[in-house]
Amino acid sequence: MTASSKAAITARLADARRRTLGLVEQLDDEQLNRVYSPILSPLAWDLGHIANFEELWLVQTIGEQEPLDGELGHFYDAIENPRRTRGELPILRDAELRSYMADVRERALAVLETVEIGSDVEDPLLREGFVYEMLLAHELQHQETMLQLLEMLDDYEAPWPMGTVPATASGMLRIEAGAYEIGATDNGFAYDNERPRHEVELAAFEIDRTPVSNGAYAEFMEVSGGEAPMYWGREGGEWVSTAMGRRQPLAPDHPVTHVSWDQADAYASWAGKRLPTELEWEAAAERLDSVGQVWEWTSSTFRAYDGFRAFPYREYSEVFFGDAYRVLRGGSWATHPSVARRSFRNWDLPERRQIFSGIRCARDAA
Ligand code: AVJ
Ligand code: FE
Repeated sequence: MTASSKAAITARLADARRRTLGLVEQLDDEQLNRVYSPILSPLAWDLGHIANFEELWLVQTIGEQEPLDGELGHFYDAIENPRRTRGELPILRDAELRSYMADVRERALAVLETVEIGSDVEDPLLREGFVYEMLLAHELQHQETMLQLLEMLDDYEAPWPMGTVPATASGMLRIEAGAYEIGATDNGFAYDNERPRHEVELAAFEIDRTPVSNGAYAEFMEVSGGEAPMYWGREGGEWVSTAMGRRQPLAPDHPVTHVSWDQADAYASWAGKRLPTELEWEAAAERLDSVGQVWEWTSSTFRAYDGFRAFPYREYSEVFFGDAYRVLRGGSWATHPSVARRSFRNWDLPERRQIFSGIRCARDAA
């Protein structure tokens, strides 16, 4: 890779950081430090964690430098510190937090000047700039987590237009029985859980061309007593959303958002359908409409593909494999487009609704 792609990485890192800081620009330190929910970190933790992850990989690992502060790594370790405990940690706050973020960035860019990142480099962390792509993806992914929290604020003014758009297609798509390629190829950035690419045999199935709408979900609630999504409230005869402290009528033609896996599964059964498996989802994705509005729950638990190898660290994917988590596919309006490849796998506990999650139904083909 040439000097110009180092310039491109520098520019993309700067863009990602502008977007991160743009999300919290209007907030004061008290709001950054406040714990709004036991299942989400205070925003100051996300900010410090983004910078600490950058320090760990780009400065300590790649640059072989000592940590700026030996203790910090512990407080920002997501596995050591469950989200509900993060408000009490002695994390960086206020001006100290901002200067740490800037210091790390300065060091990371100085290291970037000294490394080789071409496609023929031996170190897999540097080959094709893997570690820089990982850093970018990580920061962009944390922006979505921050947005989950920002929806809980009383008076958050979105710094750019946010939210879903209505779907235009309708009906179901038929996917023929056959062999389908699943997962990421060996080239280009992808997380370890997307590899290795492998072939699967699928039976014929049908899948909805659009995610379930607010209107359809409201009907399910009225007819069969289904539970309301997070942020829904009743005002007169109408359902309103109360995210970001504002009451807004729920547009019937927008995708329903903030449903749990249990709600998604119950809706699909009520509709005489089922959730797709994640393999079906990926096989159909090339032809799906309205992907990228809401994360789409699948019936699959989060498991390793055969031949999986943890890289570059076990705590991204491997420690979450098992039956506890369900896979979501596609991406939401809050997901940066560069994060959500067709093979990208997201996961959460089946009862969780703070994520921008929705429903797309499937069924066995007749
Ligand atoms: C892929 C969204 C489940 O937030 O736990 C961020 C992403 N991993 N930092 C998470 C992640 C490490 C991850 N999810
Ligand atoms: Fe993280």
